[in-house]
Amino acid sequence: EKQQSLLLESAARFPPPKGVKLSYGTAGFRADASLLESTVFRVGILAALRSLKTGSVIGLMITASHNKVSDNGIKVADPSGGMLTQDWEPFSDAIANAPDPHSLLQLITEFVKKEEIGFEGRQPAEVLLGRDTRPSGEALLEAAKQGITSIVGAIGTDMGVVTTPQLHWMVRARNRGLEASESSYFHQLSTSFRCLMDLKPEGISKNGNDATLVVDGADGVGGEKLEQFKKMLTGLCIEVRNRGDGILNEGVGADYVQKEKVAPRSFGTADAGLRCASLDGDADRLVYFSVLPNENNKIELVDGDKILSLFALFIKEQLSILNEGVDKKGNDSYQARLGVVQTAYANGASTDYLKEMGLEVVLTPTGVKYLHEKAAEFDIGIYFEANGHGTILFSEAFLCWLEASHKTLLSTSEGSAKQKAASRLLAVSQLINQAVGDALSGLLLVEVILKYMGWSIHRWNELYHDLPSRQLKVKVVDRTAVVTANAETVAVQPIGIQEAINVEIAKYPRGRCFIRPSGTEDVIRVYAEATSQDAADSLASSVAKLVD
Ligand code: 16G
Ligand code: ZN
Repeated sequence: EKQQSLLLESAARFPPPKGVKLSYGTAGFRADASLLESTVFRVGILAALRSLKTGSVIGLMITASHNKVSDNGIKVADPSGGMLTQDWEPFSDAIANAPDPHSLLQLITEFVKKEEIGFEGRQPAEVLLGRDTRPSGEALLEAAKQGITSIVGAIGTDMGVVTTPQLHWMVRARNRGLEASESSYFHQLSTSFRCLMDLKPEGISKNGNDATLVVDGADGVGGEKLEQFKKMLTGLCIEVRNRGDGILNEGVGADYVQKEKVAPRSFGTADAGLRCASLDGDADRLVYFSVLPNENNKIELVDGDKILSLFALFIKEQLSILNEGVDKKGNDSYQARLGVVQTAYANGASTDYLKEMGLEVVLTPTGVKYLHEKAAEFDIGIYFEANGHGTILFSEAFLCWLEASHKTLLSTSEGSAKQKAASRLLAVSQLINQAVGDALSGLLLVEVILKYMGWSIHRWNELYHDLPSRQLKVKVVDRTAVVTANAETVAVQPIGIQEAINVEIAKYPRGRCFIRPSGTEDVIRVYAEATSQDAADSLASSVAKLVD
C-alpha cells in the first residue's frame, strides 16, 4: 500500500502531454524535449522494475543522439549493457501512454504480477543515469530519478554528462563487479590502446598517418570527452573541433557528414587531404572523411561499412596467424567463427568485398538491437551500420580459450608472431566496447589498425569503391502501411509494390533498391544503388513516386 500511494502521488506530478502518442521506437523514446517529462518519469519506473526483475544494475540514458538540440529522448540499457530486451517494449509503450496516475498504477500492478517481480528480500533496485549535453537534459534526468525513487528502496545514481556508450559500458562493468566510473573507462581504453600500439609489426613503413587526426565533435558530449581523454593517449595526436561552442548537430556530426557527404562546419579546403573523423551527438557513431581540394566542401567519405571492412581484415589476419601450421583437427586450435553483420543500407560493394574475403555476412533489419543480437552468435561478431554505429563482440568461450593459449604462448614462445596475435586480439576485446557501438573506442581501433597496416586514409578508402547511392524520404500519412521482410530488402505490403519496385530496378545494371518505414520519423525511406550517380538518383526518385 505504501508503494501504491507513493506511485500515485509521484505520478500526479508528471501528467502526460495531451494528444501525443509516444512509442519506444528503434532506439527508445524520442520527441521534442518539452513533451518528454512524463515519459521519462515513467521510464524511470520501468528501469527500477527491470533492475528488481534481473537483480542487476540498469542504465538510463537521456539523449536524442544526432537529432536537433531541441529534441531529447531516453533509452534503457539492460544488465549486459546492451539494449532493453524487446519483450519489455510493449510495456514501455503502454505506460508512456497511460492517461492518468490510476491507469498507470493498474498497468504496473498487472505487469509486476505477470513478470513475477518480487519487491522484498531482494537487493534494492539500482539505476545508473546519464545524459548528453542538451540543455533539457538536467530537468529530464531529475524526472527520471523521481520515477526510479517512486519504487520503494530503488536508487538512481547520476553519472552526469556522459556519452551513450560510456553509460552502457558502466552498466556492464558494474554488473561484472568492476568499477564503473569514467576514469576506469578511460583507463581501460588507453591501456589497451597502448598495448596495441606497442604490438605494431617491425619495419612497417610510416605512410602518412602519423599526422594529426582532426575530429569533429558534433558540438556534443563526444568532443568534450575526447578533449579530456586525448591527454592519456600516447603516440596519437588529436585535434578536436566543434567541442560545444556551436549548436549541437547543426551542420556537424557523423549523421550530417554521412548523409550529406560534405565537410562539417569548421572544416574546409584548408584541411584537404587530412585524416578527419566525425562523431555524432552522443558519440555512438563514427565516420572518417577527408576533404577534397578545391571542391567546395566535398569529401571522400569513409563510412561504417569501410570501418567494418578494416576491422574484419585485421581480425581475420590475427586469427590466421594464430592458426598457422595448426591442422584443422589440432587440439590446441580453436576454429573461431568470425562473422560480420550489416543492414540493407550497407553499400553493395562492401558486401561483395567482405564475401570475397571469405567471410560469413548476415543482414538484419535496421537498429542496433538487431545487429548486436546477431553478432553475439559468433565467436567474433563484427557489426556496423553504414551510418557508423558498430562494434566487435567476442564470445566468452573464445576469450577463455584465447587467454589460456596466450598464457601458454607466453611461457613457450614469448615474442613469437602467434603470441603477439593473441595479445592483439585480447587487447581489441578490451578496447572495443562490448556493450554497444562506441565512437571513441572505435576511433582508437581504427588508428591502431592504420598504424599497423602503415596505411593512409586514402589507402584505406581504396579497399573497394562504393557504388553510387541515393537516399530519399517520402512523407506519408501512415508509415505502417509499408511492411517489410528479409531484413527490409522486400516490401510485402502494400500488395504489389515490390513487383513495381522490381520493374524499376530491372532498368539499371547492378541496380538495388528497397523501401522501409523509418523507426524514428514519420516517413518512408527509399534507398537506391546503381553503377552511376545519375542512375541511383533516378532509380530512387522513380521508386519514391511509387510510395507517394
Ligand atoms: C536509430 C538506431 C540506429 C538506426 C536509426 C535508423 C540505435 C541505437 N539507433 O538511431 O541504429 O540506424 O535509428 O533510423 O538502435 P530510421 O529508422 O529513422 O531510419
Ligand atoms: Zn547516436
